[in-house]
Amino acid sequence: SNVFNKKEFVSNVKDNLKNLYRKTLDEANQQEIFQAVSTTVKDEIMDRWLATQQTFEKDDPKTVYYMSMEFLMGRALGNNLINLCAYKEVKEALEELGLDLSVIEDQEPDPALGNGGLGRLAACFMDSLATLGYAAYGCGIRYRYGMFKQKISDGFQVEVPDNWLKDGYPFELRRPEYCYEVRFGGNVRPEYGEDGSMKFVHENYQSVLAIPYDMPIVGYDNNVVDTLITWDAQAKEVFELDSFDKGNYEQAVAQENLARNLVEVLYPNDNHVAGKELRLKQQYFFVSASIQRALARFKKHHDDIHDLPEKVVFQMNDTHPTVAVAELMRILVDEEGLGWDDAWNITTHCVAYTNHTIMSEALEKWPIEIFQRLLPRVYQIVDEINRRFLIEIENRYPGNEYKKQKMAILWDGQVKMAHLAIAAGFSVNGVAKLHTEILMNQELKDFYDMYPQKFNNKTNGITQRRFLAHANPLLADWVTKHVGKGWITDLSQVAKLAPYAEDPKEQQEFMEIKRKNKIRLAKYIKEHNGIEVNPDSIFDVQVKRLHEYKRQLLNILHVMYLYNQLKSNPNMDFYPRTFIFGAKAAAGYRNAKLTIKLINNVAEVINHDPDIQGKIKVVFIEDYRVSNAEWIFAAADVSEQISTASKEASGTGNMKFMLNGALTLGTMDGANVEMYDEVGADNIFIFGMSAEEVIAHEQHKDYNPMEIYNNDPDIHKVLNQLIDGTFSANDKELFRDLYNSLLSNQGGKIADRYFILADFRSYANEQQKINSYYRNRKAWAKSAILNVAHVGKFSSDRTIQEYVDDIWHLDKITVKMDR
Ligand code: 26V
Repeated sequence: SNVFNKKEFVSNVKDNLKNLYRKTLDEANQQEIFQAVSTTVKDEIMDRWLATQQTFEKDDPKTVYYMSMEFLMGRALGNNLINLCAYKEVKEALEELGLDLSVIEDQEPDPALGNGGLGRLAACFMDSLATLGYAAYGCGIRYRYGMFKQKISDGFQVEVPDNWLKDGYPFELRRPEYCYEVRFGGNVRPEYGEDGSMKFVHENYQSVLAIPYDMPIVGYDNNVVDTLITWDAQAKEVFELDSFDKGNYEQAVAQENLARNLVEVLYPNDNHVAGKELRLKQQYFFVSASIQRALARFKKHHDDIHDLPEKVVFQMNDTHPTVAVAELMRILVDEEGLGWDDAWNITTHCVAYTNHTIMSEALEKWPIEIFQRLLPRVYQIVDEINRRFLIEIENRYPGNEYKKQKMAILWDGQVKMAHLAIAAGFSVNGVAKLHTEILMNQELKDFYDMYPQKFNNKTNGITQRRFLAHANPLLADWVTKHVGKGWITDLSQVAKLAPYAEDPKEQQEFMEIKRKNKIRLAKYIKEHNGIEVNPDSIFDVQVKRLHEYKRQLLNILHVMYLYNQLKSNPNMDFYPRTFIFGAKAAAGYRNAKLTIKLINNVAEVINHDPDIQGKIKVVFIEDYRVSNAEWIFAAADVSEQISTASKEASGTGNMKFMLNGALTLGTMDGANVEMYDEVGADNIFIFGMSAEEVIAHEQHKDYNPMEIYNNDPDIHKVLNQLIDGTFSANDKELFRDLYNSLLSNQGGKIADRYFILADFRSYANEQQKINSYYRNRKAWAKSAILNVAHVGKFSSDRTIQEYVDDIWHLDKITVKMDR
């Protein structure tokens, strides 16, 4: 379908340049051209967006509200062009003007309103919802500053603010006409009517206005455009200049401050709760506004609020939006005037919860004191939910106080958000088969015993539109050549590639494409790191947030081990390898930041050691983010997915590598387990303890890393090099904390709690196998092609269809456009 007439497109870009900047093409810089091109693309989207809204009006389909503190969208221009099926035409039209589309795309800031996997999953889900033709709103926060930008200075991470709105963002629409009030603090007072009725009045509160900005989510080639709503905060009243009332004045200043602080910045923590009051404010702010907008939309078509579950479902992305349960209850009881049971019945048929981690540090709990002070009426409702929930437990397990303690929503001075989500949600899902099993059998066993019917698995997925069609055009064309274009909306069709895996000519073509992508990445590395890497070496990649459980430390310790081997035996069997890392560490996470420094120091030593003859290169890519991720996946030979088994709920980077024909080196953790099932043992490298073994050691507390250290001389040497100055000549003590974390118990943390030493040997063995396997070009190419051929299951289209079938029950829509 031809979206843009080239001539018209060019003339619209020129018009937009004139209208936006009063400039001609010759006068405009690349950023201005990006804005003008994007405006042209947005105009094209607008017709579809309007048509989609009209279809919503006409058909009144059931709608999902995907509630998430994070949407890690990545750049929109290229993605929108792909989904409009206009990428190639626009590229050509710009070429005729002497412009390079990829340079223009590079002008767009990455909208990074998320930390890592959880936020990126939300973005992939929005893409799939629109592509499959479902009515969906993403609901989030318009942070002024997104995920920080990472600079590496002297090998250390430095965080730089991400002012992504600085030049204006072309793909958003401010909608002040849909603003809502959100209230904080104050007190609740019962008020009695003449008839003896009673209602609660919330008074002395501060409030802010929530202003929505809509971002279009363009479906692939189907005219559907869904919406991501990000909420901005604004003070409610402007200063009244003639008001000399001191109380009013202070109140007004306080409200201005509240509004400014609320949406200022994304918390750059991944998997660790800081328990900051401002974060609870952010949560309630976007949840309250989103529910208000959802109810207003519902009421346009319905006057009986009891029908809400037929038309509206709220999916809570982790516990962060769980306050939605109580907010919906509050609105139904206080504002709609429903009785408790009625309201509870509606609420519990409208909310569903996804769990994304079993890491106990990431389980959200709020001190009751904070919660009650900030949200007095909402707290009363949580208290009543808890009271009734305890009665339910008592009825089910009479006299069992222990159950109540373990399952209560309010306990120990804390509000336990996961318990609230499970008590109210009609669905509780994990994000990969293994993860869901661990939830049911361990972490949430008590809840599973009580509500088995709520629990279900939805294995994560990724969108092939961004992570193949856009990220890797060469491979995308190769796939299309063999299986047709159907894979773009039905990834299972890549299965038809399997026969080509055996064909020497296809193997060669595939490897040639991989090589071109490696050259593209090598150029990026040269430009950004000043490091020369060999595109004929094995590109071995670990990119993801830095966390101890993800074990970047295992990876770099193994690099140190290989370095020692090569030094003492220069003629050993060794295929040149480039170890590529990319990772942001939470700003306050000391061991994570130290690991970044270690990687950079190891790189510095090895990359400059002439004895190594360039056989090992180590590269730390600065500021890993969605945009450079696309290039990195396309260029990878080996995908490192080496988390301690049981700790990585799913992983989604693993799937992006597989889609681009990298071979996985991984543990039996998260979705790796299902990737193994799909691709088969011959085409994946698995090592390390199983989740069961890890959990058993944790329960029996019988793991002793010191034993390994004392008995394995290679490991002994590598660990000693952390503290003998080999990689920190000026400060031998620099890496002492990493050394200690592996060998000694400290302050409640047990030694090597992520079993790095336990898995080291089996990791090194698999790495050795990779070394030999890569020499067999044909075998490698065959396995790589088979990885692509068996990736079908891991499309987020499949995931979303399962959510629709089992949880949301949405109606499919068709948007017709006369053009
Ligand atoms: C938790 C918290 C706790 C409160 C402080 C801030 C904060 C920020 C993010 C999170 C989320 C932690 C859970 C998470 O990111 N899980 C990841 O979800 C991915 C998508 O399901 C999954 O692929 C990863 O394995 C999982 O770690």
